[in-house]
Amino acid sequence: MKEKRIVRSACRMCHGVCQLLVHMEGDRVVKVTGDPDSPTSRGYICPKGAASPELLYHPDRVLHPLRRKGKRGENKWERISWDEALDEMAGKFAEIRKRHGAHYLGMMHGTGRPYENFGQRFANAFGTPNFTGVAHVCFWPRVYANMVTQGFTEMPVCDVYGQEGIVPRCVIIWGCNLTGAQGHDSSDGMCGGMLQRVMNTAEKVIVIDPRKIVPKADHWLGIRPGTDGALALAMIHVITSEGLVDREFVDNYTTGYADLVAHVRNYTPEWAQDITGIPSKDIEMVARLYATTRPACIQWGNGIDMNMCNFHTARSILILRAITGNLYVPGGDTIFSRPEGTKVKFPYIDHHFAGFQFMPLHNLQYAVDSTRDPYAKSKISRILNPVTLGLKSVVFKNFYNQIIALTAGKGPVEQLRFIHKLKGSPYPLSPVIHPPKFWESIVTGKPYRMKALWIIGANPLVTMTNSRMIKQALSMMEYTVVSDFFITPTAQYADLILPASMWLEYDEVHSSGAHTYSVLARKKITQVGDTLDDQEIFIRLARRLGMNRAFPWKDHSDLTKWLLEGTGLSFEEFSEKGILKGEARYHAYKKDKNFFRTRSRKFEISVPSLLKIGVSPLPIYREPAFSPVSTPEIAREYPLILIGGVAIKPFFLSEGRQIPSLRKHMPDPMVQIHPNTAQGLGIDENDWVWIETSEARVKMRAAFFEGLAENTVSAQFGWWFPEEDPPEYGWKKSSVNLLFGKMNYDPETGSESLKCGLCRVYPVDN
Ligand SMILES: Nc1nc2c(c(=O)[nH]1)N[C@H]1C(S)=C(S)[C@@H](COP(=O)(O)OP(=O)(O)OC[C@H]3O[C@@H](n4cnc5c(=O)[nH]c(N)nc54)[C@H](O)[C@@H]3O)O[C@H]1N2
Ligand SMILES: Nc1nc2c(c(=O)[nH]1)N[C@H]1C(S)=C(S)[C@@H](COP(=O)(O)OP(=O)(O)OC[C@H]3O[C@@H](n4cnc5c(=O)[nH]c(N)nc54)[C@H](O)[C@@H]3O)O[C@H]1N2
Ligand code: SF4
Ligand SMILES: [Mo]
Repeated sequence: MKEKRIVRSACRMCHGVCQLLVHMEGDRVVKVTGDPDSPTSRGYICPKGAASPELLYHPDRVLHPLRRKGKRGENKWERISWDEALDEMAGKFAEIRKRHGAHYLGMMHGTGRPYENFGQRFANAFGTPNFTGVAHVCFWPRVYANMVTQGFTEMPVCDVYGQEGIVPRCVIIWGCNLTGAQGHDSSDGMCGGMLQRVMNTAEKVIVIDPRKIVPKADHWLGIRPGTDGALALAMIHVITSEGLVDREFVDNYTTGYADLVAHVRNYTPEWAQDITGIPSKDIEMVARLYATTRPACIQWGNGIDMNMCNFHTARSILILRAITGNLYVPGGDTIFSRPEGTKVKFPYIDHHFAGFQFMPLHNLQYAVDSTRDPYAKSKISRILNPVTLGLKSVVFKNFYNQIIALTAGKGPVEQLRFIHKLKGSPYPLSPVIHPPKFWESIVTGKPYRMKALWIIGANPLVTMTNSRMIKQALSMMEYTVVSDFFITPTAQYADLILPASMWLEYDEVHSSGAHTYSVLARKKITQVGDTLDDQEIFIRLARRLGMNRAFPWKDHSDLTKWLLEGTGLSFEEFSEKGILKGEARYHAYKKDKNFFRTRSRKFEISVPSLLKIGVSPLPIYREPAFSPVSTPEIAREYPLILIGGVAIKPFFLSEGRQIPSLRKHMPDPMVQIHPNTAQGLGIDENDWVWIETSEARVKMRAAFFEGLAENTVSAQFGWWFPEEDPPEYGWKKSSVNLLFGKMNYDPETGSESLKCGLCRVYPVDN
């Protein structure tokens, strides 16, 4: 009989918020269940968490480093050792840096993962500015809005934990799919189960979403996709003109309120009705409810990010919270103090952790998306000139620190302005190299063609726009490394595949992403094959490349010790506790004069310094890239508004299609369509249909859904078919990102309007 035991750990099948119990028989993981004693999840587990053993033991998992044999696409691989793999990689990267310059290495990340601490740090320490990812459409536009308005990157989150025994009386779910039968389970560090608890007790639940995702909600505003900026401005109009503001907060802790009042004068509910399709009386009612049913919270999501006006919309929503007195009050939206003594690994919160201090700043000019001529060095020298900077002497290697010192006290926009200026970024508020330009630079060789790519935990062929161009770029690359669990359609283009360990296979200090409420312990429980955890790979590679200053840790366990240093705990003691908690910072702005870290040390409703980067100091509204209003000629041919993907329960983005217990919930890709619309098009429930844009067409099955406007459809994203033949695994059949090519991008953040395209739908003829 094998010994049975249960080990507590913390899940990472999504961004990770639940604490779980891992059931073992001998060395084998037999089952994973929710942990009823967990303060973050209280016993909750979703199907993905429960499927962890299936991922761990999956027959298709890559279990050894693989080097490509034969041509790309032949799916022929040879097994090599880790030393061979990392020596080869380090050799190539070093040679590229020596012969061409560090910027000839491109790197990309997908969504937030345990190793997100190291990607940007590695790129900076290596010296390449060419680091891209998905942050510009996910989460980051809201982070920037916080940074500019409040001076810090932490996002206020719904006070679902109610540490003072008070929970929200009113909950607004705004562009977030975290609840209800249609929804997923966790995002931005918020657990869907916990949010559902406060929705059950709240007096009012309001949903602002083109889809009726919470049937029991008190009010549903079925907004036209991409028009939230107009709705938010009109809500501000109602609240300010009816005097429903919290005067104490506005008078003492904000700047720019009078300008705001003047600014929103013409943004009336009637104005917004025409844009959003929401009756003006509903806009008024919801604005009043939110302002008067206090405390109230707003759970926001990617519905805000993936459009043409994300930064401004996020600013408007922050302003709504502030002027109604719902920020940092028990039961409103709050942030948390860091659990005592812990370090946060999230690089975006800590610029230093992101390693900008290691980047030779003149390398920034080689960003492949720079709008400057990258070789016009004279210009960058002018920007970097000590006289221009007002510095008496400059030690080049400490330049970043000097910029930080120089801009200290001047507010966050000033720092952004510097980096932006040095990079010549086309989008002043984008954290990454603009992906369409990243791929285009490879295809066109302009400004130059990078020599090597390292893609870590990302499947850009199906998760980014301009898929055809990405395919072309990947087939042209000289040397590509992909780190993943599986051979994906993207990994088929690799020269080297690095097999990553999954969450049951390494020790980890996990901070739950967007907010710092908790730090969770994740334990190495078992090991399958010869996989390595990504952070260990970064450290080993960095050491081979002589990057010891940026990566001083011997190995991942050494990093873990360093992270826990301030707590006085060893990893064993920490995992015995399982969780370290922070405190909600209620009313912290009253106690701490420097709580808001803006230039004025206040919540900046108006941010005049934004003008310096060409951005409106007060939030505005802008039409989506494609819409019946902005592109009527396209709308005539493609009359349906296309929501190009929302997170769904069984799968995490493009993952999970090879996991039987998950796939059985959703064997085929689905597009939601109103039954009346379907009927008019001769489509029956569950029929295969084409979804077509001016770029391409893909097929999915029709799912009838009445909680959606008749002119809107919602198609899933991230589809490929691991059961089909390599190298394509059928990705071209149903990947919604094939439908999105070049478009007008959000001028501040560079976002694609993924939640508001234009398409037509028709039956697939057999
Ligand atoms: N049309 C459309 N496109 C979208 C979106 C949308 O709503 N609509 N959403 C966007 C959003 S929000 C995001 S965040 C992106 C996500 O984009 P991606 O991050 O590219 O998506 P994933 O499918 O999660 O991840 C890609 C690969 O990472 C691997 N992986 C998972 N965990 C690990 C790990 O720990 N280590 C390593 N090395 N690999 C791992 C998986 O096996 C998977 O093959 O997609 C974006 N794309
Ligand atoms: N199970 C599961 N969990 C996940 C993921 C997953 O793929 N699966 N993905 C993870 C990732 S990377 C992220 S970023 C988060 C994303 O989680 P969310 O922030 O919840 O984002 P989405 O799932 O894209 O859902 C957005 C919601 O906004 C609505 N919407 C679309 N357009 C608009 C609009 O213009 N205005 C408004 N107001 N609403 C709109 C959609 O109908 C949808 O209900 O979830 C994470 N968690
Ligand atoms: S919601 Fe995320 S953390 Fe929780 S069980 Fe599911 S996959 Fe794991
Ligand atoms: Mo995301």
